[in-house]
Amino acid sequence: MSLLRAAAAGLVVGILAVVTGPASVASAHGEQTQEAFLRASTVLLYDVKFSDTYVAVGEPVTITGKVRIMNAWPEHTIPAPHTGFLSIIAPGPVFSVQDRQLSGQFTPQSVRIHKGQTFPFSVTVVARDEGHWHVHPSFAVKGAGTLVGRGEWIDVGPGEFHNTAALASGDLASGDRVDLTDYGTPTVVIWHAIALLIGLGWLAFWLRRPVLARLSVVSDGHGRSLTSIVDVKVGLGFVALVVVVLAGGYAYATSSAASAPLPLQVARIAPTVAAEPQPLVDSEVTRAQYRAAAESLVLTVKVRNTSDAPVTLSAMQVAEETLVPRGQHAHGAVPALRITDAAPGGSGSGGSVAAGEERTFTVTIDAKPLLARNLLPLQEPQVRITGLFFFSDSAGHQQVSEVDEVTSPILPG
Ligand SMILES: [Cu+2]
Repeated sequence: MSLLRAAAAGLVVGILAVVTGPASVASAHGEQTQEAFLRASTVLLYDVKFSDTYVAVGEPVTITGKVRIMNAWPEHTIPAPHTGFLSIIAPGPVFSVQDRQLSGQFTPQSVRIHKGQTFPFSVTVVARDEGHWHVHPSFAVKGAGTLVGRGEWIDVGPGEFHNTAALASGDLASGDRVDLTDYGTPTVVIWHAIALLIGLGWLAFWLRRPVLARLSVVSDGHGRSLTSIVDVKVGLGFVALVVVVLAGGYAYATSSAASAPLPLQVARIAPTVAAEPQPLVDSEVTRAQYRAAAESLVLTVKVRNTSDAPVTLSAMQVAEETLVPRGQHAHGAVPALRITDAAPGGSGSGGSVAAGEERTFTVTIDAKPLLARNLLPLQEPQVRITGLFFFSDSAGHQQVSEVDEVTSPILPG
């Protein structure tokens, strides 16, 4: 038995060493492990731009774009969106968020959102640590998780970091100025240590007895016979200790002037929704098909130009991936579309529709980049393709239309 105990103790020590040891820096963010439907049909961040990809420590980078809460949101699977939070994803606290805005409004906390809304966003971050970091804008939705937009590698060179946001907002009621980066750290450490000691004491009290032998008694239904009156008294003692520590901590916190508690502050606003621009086209996907042999998705799209200038279908976005026509090399986009006229013998109008005209296009999407990014779950009998079509005219007007189509069944073979 003592050998078993030694082995068990060794195992526990080993696990603790692994989980508490220093972790290596992440080089990716795991967004491709999120399910395709979640990434494609909940929140899309598009038109993502980074103001800089090379800065020094202490210098800012502003990430802008638009966040769209999709109409295709799968309410049958995940609860409807009500609360969202704009932020960034980076490998650890290597950037400090100094400003975050939705529709030009300062939104330091989570905000109220609804399906179908679009907000322009802007996040300004200041580099804290030197290195080569992959950074994404992100939008977290309560009940669904955190969705990311296109990422960018940012190189951070040497410099000096002054946490101006923390200093500016660190005026205490007592008149002191504090640096919020590490203000109150000793108190946090002490409370963690107290909780750890109580927890370890509780574990030591129970685990000094043979666990496996007692387990068999419990599974035989005689668990009660294992607890003595002393065990009950010790258990109640622990309860009393926890209550005393919590009540004492509360009394100390409220009575000591140095750590006058801040009231909880919640200001959950509903940001103004971006005004819908004048529509350029009416568009409708009339057919969707997956062609296994060619590894391509083929959409038939009917487009009626309702504006008075030629309009072009210029790009499509699925989850965080922007797809542009082949031959184009837009930064951060994948050249994976071929847009042709659907009519027999139709020429390559390149996805353009003249003013007032109606055309039907065949949009062939190369499935390989989507498959490589886990965006086409082909093991399912039908594939749902959800995303955004971007239409634009020569004057720079843009229209964003949602696509949410189920392909005709994919037959094995
Ligand atoms: Cu990344």
